[in-house]
Amino acid sequence: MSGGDAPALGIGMVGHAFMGRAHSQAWRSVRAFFDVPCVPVMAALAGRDAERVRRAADRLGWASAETDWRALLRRDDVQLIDICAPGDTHAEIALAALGAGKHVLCEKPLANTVAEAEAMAAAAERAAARGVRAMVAFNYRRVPAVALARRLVADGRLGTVRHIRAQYLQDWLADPEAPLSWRLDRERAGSGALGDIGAHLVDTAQFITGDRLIGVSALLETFVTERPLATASAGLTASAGTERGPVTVDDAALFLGRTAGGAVALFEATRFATGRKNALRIEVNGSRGSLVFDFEAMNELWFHDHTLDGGEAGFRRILVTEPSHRYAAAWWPPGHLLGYEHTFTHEIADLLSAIAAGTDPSPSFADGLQVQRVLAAVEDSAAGGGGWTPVPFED
Ligand code: SOE
Repeated sequence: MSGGDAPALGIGMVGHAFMGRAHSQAWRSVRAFFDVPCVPVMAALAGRDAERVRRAADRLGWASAETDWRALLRRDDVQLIDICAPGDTHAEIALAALGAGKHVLCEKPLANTVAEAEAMAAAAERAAARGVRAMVAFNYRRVPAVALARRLVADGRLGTVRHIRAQYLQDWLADPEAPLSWRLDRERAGSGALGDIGAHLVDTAQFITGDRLIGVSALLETFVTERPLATASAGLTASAGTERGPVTVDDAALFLGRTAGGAVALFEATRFATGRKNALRIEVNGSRGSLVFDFEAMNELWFHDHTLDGGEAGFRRILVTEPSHRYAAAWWPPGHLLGYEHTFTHEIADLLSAIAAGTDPSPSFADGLQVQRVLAAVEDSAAGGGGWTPVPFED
């Protein structure tokens, strides 16, 4: 036991680049701000290069370092594995960790293929019967304004949802000389803008509306087909070498779809939208009202109440920092804004609560699999010239 009556929960994390740093921040801060039912102990960080992982562990607050993730599974002081490594590692690590009785938090997209995601969801279901939990890290669900958007839809304030308009716009690949990092390699990342940011878009839109895509018609585009190979990379930036290599993923993914609830949807994910840095934008129009969210102004939600008199109606800005707003009370007084990193702290607070309550965390691996099926349908449709492609669904 540690921290009064709260039991300790040892964490082992794999990977220490962009996502590893974001998750480390969350593990370090979660207990200082949230009443979590256990004390996360940052036991060990795994990475391939001994010197780099040792330095990262020291800087990010991990008690020890390992050069093979399998070592984490053998450690009695590790009860949860946090996977922050590229997509081609997710299935192997998650399956081994669940098999070893460790809880798992896995970065998005859940896997590189539907077959991998199916195996992971099945393993998570088996593990749940033994009290072992698994969650996929769609962190934008944990933005207070996104939580409010979901509540407004669930409370009927939008009425019947007719339109979902969703864009995830970045520009870090607009320069054709930007290096070829692992995110541009199909073997490692599974897909490009589609899986990297389109996956977030699909999850966030479905989360807000409580609905799901049943079919899509899509196109994928790769604007720059060859780039200088990356040498050292840190997050989204990398230095370029002199050798060049092929880009094997999409630069942009566009698709339209229908939902089970009868809405029509338009999605766009690109890393070529010059001037847009991390603009995850969702607009939902319903019979009684509309809402608009943009992550670049993540503390705000715009809401139009269409039941008001036309002379007074119109979009109004809600600053989502009141104590009544999800997650907000744990932080600062109203108007003292939150940022990207807080979403990861919220994610981990929710995960720890679910583990202690003995319930499945949300989004579960089954939710991750459903998003994976949407991504696969988009790829199938685009490969066939944009034809209508149903998204399989199992209840
Ligand atoms: C790169 O496009 C990236 O870092 C994604 O991998 C993250 O999931 C997203 O949150 C921000 O952009």
